[in-house]
Amino acid sequence: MLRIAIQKSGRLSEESLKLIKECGISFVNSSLKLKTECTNFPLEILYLRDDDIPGYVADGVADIGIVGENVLVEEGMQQLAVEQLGFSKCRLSLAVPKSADYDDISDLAGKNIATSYPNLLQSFLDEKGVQAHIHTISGSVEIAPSIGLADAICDIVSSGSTLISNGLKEVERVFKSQAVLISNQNLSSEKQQVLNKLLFRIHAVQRAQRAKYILLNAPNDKVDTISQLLPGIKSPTILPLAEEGWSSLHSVVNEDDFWEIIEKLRDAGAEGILVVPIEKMIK
Ligand code: PRT
Ligand code: ZN
Repeated sequence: MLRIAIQKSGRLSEESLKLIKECGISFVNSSLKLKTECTNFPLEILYLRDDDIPGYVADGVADIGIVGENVLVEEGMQQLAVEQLGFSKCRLSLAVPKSADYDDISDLAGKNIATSYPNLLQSFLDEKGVQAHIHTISGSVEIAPSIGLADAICDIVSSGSTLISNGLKEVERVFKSQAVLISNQNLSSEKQQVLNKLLFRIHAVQRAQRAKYILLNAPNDKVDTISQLLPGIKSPTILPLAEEGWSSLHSVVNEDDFWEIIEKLRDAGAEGILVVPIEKMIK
C-alpha cells in the first residue's frame, strides 16, 4: 500500500483529488477524515497541511505527495520532486505600492520586504546582487505596506486581483510554480512498483488533457491533402461515407495546434468538423 499526502483543504486539494479520480482510483472522500483507503488501487490518502507534506514525505510517514513547487523549494526539498502536474499554477512576485517609483530591482536595496518565502526571496536577491531586509510573516502579506510594516512584499500571485485591491503593483517575478508530485527517496521495490503504475495512469490522463479527437468529412479528392494536415498518433483513420465520393477522417490533434489546424482543414475542403475530448490516452 502506497501512502499519498495531499492538502487537506486549500488551493491544491480539489485538483489533487480530481487527478486521483481521473486515474480511475475510487475512494470515499471526507474532509473530516485524516486518511482514506482507496478501494480499487493499493493507495492510502493522507490529508495534511501543505507545508507539512515535504517533511512527511522525506521522513517516510507518507511515501509520495502533491505540493506546490513554491513550498517544496522554500523548504529546500526539491530533491523529492518527481514531476510537475500542470495545475495550481502561480508565481511568487515582488510588489510595491502603486504610487511608488520603480525602475528596477536596485530600487529595493536597503528596503523592508515582507514575505512568507524568505529563502526563495533571499536567493533571488542574492542572484541580483541586491541587499534588503526580509521580514518573514506567515499570512496577510499583502497588507504589510499599508500598515507600515514593509516597503514591498513578495507573495504568491495568480490572477493579480489581490495585489490590485491592496493598491500594489507587481514589479518582479521571483519564482514560477505549479503542483508537483514528490516521492520519498527510499521507496521499497513494491512501493516503487505501485508508484510506477500510478505514474503510468497520470501520464495517460495528462496526454488526454492536451489532445482532442477530431472527426471530419471530406471529398475523396481532398483526402490526401487533409491527411497531411492531421498528424495523429500514427496516421488518420479514413472511412468511406455512405454518400459516394466522400470519406470520414478521424485523428488526434494537440490542443496547442488546434486552432491553426482547424483553419487549414477548412481551407483544404473539410466539412462537418467535430472535436471531442479524450478521457485517457495510452501510448
Ligand atoms: O492550510 P494550508 O497550509 O494547507 O494551506 P495554505 O493556506 O498555506 O495554502 P493555499 O491553499 O492558499 O495554497 C496552496 C498552494 O496553492 C500554494 O502553495 C501555491 O503553490 C498554490 N497557489 C496557486 C496559490 C495561489 N494560486 C494563490 N493565488 N497559493 C496562494 N494564493 C494566494 C496568494 O497567497 C494571495 O493571497 O492567493 C492570493 C493571490 O491570488 P490572486 O488571484 O488574487 O493573484
Ligand atoms: Zn500552508
